[in-house]
Amino acid sequence: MDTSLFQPITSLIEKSQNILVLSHAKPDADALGASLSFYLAMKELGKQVTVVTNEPTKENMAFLPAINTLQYTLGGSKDFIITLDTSKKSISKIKYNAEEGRVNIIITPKDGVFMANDVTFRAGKNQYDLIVAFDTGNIEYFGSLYDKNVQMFFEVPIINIDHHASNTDYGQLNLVVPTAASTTEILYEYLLFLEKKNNKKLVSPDVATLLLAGLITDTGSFQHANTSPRALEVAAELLDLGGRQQEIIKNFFKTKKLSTLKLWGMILSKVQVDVLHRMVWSSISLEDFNSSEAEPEETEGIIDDLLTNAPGAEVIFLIKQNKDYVSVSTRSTANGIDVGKMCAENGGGGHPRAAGFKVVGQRPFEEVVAEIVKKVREFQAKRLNIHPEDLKFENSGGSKLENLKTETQKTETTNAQPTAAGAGFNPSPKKDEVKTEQKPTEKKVTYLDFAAPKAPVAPAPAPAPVISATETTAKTAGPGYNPAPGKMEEPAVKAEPKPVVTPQAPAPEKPAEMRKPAPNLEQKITQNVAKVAGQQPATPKKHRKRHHKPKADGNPTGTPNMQTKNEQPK
Ligand SMILES: [Mn+2]
Repeated sequence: MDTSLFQPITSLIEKSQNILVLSHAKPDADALGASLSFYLAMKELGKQVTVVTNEPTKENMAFLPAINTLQYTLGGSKDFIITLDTSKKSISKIKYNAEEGRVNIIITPKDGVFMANDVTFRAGKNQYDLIVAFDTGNIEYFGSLYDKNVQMFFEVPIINIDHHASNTDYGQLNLVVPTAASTTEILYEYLLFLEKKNNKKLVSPDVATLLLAGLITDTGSFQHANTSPRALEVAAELLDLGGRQQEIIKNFFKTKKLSTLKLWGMILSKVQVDVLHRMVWSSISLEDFNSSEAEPEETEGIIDDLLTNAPGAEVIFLIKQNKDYVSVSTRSTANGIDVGKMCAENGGGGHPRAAGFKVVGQRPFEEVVAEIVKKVREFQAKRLNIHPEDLKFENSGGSKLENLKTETQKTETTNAQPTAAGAGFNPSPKKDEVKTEQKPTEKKVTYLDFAAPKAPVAPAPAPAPVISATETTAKTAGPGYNPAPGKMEEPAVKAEPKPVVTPQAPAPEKPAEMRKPAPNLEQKITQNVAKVAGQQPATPKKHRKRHHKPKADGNPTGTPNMQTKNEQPK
C-alpha cells in the first residue's frame, strides 16, 4: 500500500481540534467499523472526535464497540455572530426574549443611542475543523448530512479514506486504495503507522473487532474475489490482536429476522434467467416489502448469499422498488466483467464486481424493470459479442450456446415451443402464460419483444415491436419507434402498431392486453430472450435490416425520461 499520505494525514489531524468523522448514508459495517475504530484510536491519542451518521443503525450493528457514541445529527455546525460596535457608546445591560418565532436582543446603552449601522453580522467558525470520511466514494453519498450542510463541506478540509475505485477524490487528502478489500483494511495500516509514531498501542481488541467487522462483511466472509492475500493477512493479525470474529459472524451472518426470510423467499421465487446473456436477476416491489413486513435493507445479502450461486451466471442483479426511485444492485462473477463500469454509465458506481445505480421517476415498476433488464442485456451483448447472427447460425444449440445451459433453463425448455430462433436452448412463452391460443401455424411468430424499449413519454407504454422468428435480426426499436403494422417491410409510421407476422405464417393480431406490459413482464422477457437475444442497442429505424451488427457506440437507446442518480454500492 502506498503510505506516502500517512504523514500528511497525520499532520492535518494533529493540528485539528475538533474532528468530525463521517461515512456514507445507511452505513454498513465497513463504514461504521472504520469510523468507530478511528474514534477509539483518536480518543487514545487525546483528540476530540465526533462520529455522525445520518440515521440510526440497524439492530445487527448494536454489538459493535463504541456504537453508542454515534450521533445522528450534526446539530448547528456553525455559529451566527451579531456584533455591536461599542467603541463610542457603552452598554448598561443586554437581555433577550423569544416571541412567536423571533428572538429580540435588547441592548440598553449607558448613554446615547445605538443605531442600525452599529450592528454587523457574520458567520462564526465551523464547529469542526476537520472531516475524516470513511468508505464514501462521492461527497453526495453522505446523504442528508451533506444536503443540509453543503457549505461546511466546502469550508472544512476533508480527509477521504476509501477503497471504492469510483471514488471522486473529493477530499484535500485522498487515501483511496481500490485494491484494499475494505476501508478498515486501509485504516488498519494507518493505525499501525500511528502506533509506531506515537509509540502507543492503538489497536485494542475493540478496535480489532471493528476493523475485522468491516473486512469480514465487505469480503462476504472472505468469499468475494476482493479477498486478497493481504486481506487474509490483516484478518489473521486482527484475530491475533483480539478481534472477536465469532461475534461478528454471529451478528452479521447467522441471525436473520423472520421478515427477512419471507422477503428472500419472494425474491427467490421471482428469479429470472437469461442464459444467452448469462444474467440472473430478480426484483422486489413495494408491495412485496409490505406483505413480508420487511425493510428495504433486508434484501442485503441475498444477492451475494444466494443469487450469485446460479449456475452459468456472470451478471447478477437485484432490482428494488423504493418510494421515490428504483435501485439496482449488481454483481459479477469474474474480474473481467466490470459491472462498476456499467453502473457508472447509468449514473451509479462501485467496484468491478459489485456496484449499483438508481433510476428516478414516477413510472410503473414493471416498466422500469424492463428498461433495466434491457440495459444489462445490452451490456452483456456487447461484452459477449452476441450478434443476431449467433442465433441464426447456432440455433440448434451450437457449442457456444450449449455450454451456457443450466439446470434452470433445461427445466424451462420442457415447456417450450420450438422456434426457429430459440430451438434447443431457450423456451418460447409457456402456454399457460401466453393468454392467446397458439395455433401450430403461429409457431414462427415471436410474440411481444418486451425487452425492447417502450416509447418514453406515454404513461401507457407504446407497444413493443415484434420480431419474426424467421428473421433473427434484432428489432431495431427505440424511443419513438413504431413497429410496422401488418407486414414486415412496411415502413413503421402508423401510430397503432400491430404484431408483425412472418410472410410464411401470418398470425392473428394479438389481443390488446398483450401489447401492454403485463404484470409478469419479467417472465415474458425471459421467455422471449432467446428469440430476441441478438438484439442491438436499439436505434430508431423505419425498416428492419437483416444482419444488423451491433454498434460499438455509446448509448443509442437514449431513454430520455430514465434518469439515474448516484448510489453508493457496498
Ligand atoms: Mn466498504
